[in-house]
Amino acid sequence: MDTPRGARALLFAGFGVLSALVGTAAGHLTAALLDPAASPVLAVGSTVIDLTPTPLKEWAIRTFGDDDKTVLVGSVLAGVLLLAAVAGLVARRRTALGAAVLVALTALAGAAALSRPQAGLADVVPSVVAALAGVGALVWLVRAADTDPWPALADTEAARPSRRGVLVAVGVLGLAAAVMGGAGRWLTRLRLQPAEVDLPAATDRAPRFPAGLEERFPDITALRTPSADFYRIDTRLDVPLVDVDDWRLTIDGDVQREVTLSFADLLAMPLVERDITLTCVSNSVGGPYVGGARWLGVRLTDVLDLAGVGSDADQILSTDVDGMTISTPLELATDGRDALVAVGMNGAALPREHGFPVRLVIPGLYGFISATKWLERMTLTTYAEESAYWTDRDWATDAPIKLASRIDTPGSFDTIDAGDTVIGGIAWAQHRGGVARVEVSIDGGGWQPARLGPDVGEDYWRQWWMPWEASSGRHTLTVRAVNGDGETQTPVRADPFPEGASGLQEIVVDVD
Ligand SMILES: Nc1nc2c(c(=O)[nH]1)N[C@H]1C(S)=C(S)[C@@H](COP(=O)(O)O)O[C@H]1N2
Ligand SMILES: [Mo]
Repeated sequence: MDTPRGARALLFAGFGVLSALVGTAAGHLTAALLDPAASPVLAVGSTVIDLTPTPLKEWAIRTFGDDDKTVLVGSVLAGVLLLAAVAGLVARRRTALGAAVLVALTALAGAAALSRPQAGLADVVPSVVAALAGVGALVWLVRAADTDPWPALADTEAARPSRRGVLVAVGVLGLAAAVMGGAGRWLTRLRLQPAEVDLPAATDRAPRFPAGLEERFPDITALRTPSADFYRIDTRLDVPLVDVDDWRLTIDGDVQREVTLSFADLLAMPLVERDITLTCVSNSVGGPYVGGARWLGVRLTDVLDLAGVGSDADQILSTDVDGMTISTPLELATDGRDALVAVGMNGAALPREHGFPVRLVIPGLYGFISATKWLERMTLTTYAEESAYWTDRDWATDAPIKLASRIDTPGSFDTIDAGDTVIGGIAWAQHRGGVARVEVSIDGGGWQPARLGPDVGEDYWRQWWMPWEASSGRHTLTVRAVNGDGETQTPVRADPFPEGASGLQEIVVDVD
């Protein structure tokens, strides 16, 4: 009895997919040992991110939120596996040609790894390993399927799969892929452990941190965001692993003298501690990309003064350890606000995810023009001469954080019990006098003043709450804030692109 053609085609497509999984896992494990960024999947993923047009990227962040990276890696993997299935089909007639398709796939990943700005030749190693492992797996599977150990039972000349040989090969390779993939993940996670560094105490400390409203109303966002819960926006998929002993910060460009600082040099300077709320320009009205933390660092102006800024510069072009760039308006960064070259977050060294060992934190400016993580270089230059990552993608160059407010409780489309309840949330107006008032409108009625939580300074967000006697039926709740400069949050809607969202958050609640 012959194996039907369709079944055999399916089997070989499966061989291709399994071979690709083996190759990917082997490459990922190799990268975990050498340089996680060189992992074939991550390298292709990062390249896809860089090449994705801004509107599509915005759509992905809006649609998938914090899962956008998972969706991206999933899509890349799905695409790879689809092509791998084709490689398997091709290998059915010509093994070498099928293997060549796999090699071409890994070559793309190798090219992607090499095209990362800081890549070295060693970064192709994971892709080479992936190619060898993938081709090895494919050859084994094809051989197993083409060898017939029971010729006496075969009733046709057609190549008939050896069930046993194929099963053994599939089992061993499947297990190998799972073990290598798992080991790679585990190793990468292990390396993400925070580095052990001791930070000196600040010479200029922040005031005692007050108890937040969340102690009374647990559904209101905590006054300080724990580092592990802090939102993350990265253009790359993996977290850079920086060795603090090798790390240097260079200040160059339009300066009187180029300066290079070690981590110890930086810690020897006066350290200040500040409570600052970061916000992402991609945050939509009512969105989650905002967080408040206590930061420890050296004043940006103290660092710039070491180099002596020249008279032509109008931007600080900062570069991270991976070559990614952010441009910051020099005038705003040095206008007296608490701009920090930060080394600590919430009483510890920066977590690797949030820029270890050193990042910028500048109150009042969206993160994409101010908050460079894994900082390595600050170049004093002009907007006319140099452009940065997001500028090249048509985002604004000058983007102060817009006045905003958010309802945390009740949740949108929640059903709650009638009677006494609490409406509450958070509002922010960094470097615009802070939040002076928050007002709520119920069912489009007049603006009623909410009560404010503790004041942690103008660069920090402010919690708010309002008692509400909810009557049965469907209700609409709208919130707006007024900043310390007397400015009222605008109802005019704007998308995050190119300079931050505006408009009022309005939610619908059903009361039983
Ligand atoms: N090196 C580097 N720095 C970066 C980014 C990045 O992708 N790479 N993202 C920026 C953006 S858009 C924001 S909003 C903040 C987010 O900082 P967080 O991830 O620590 O919350 O970091 C900024 N700094
Ligand atoms: Mo951002």
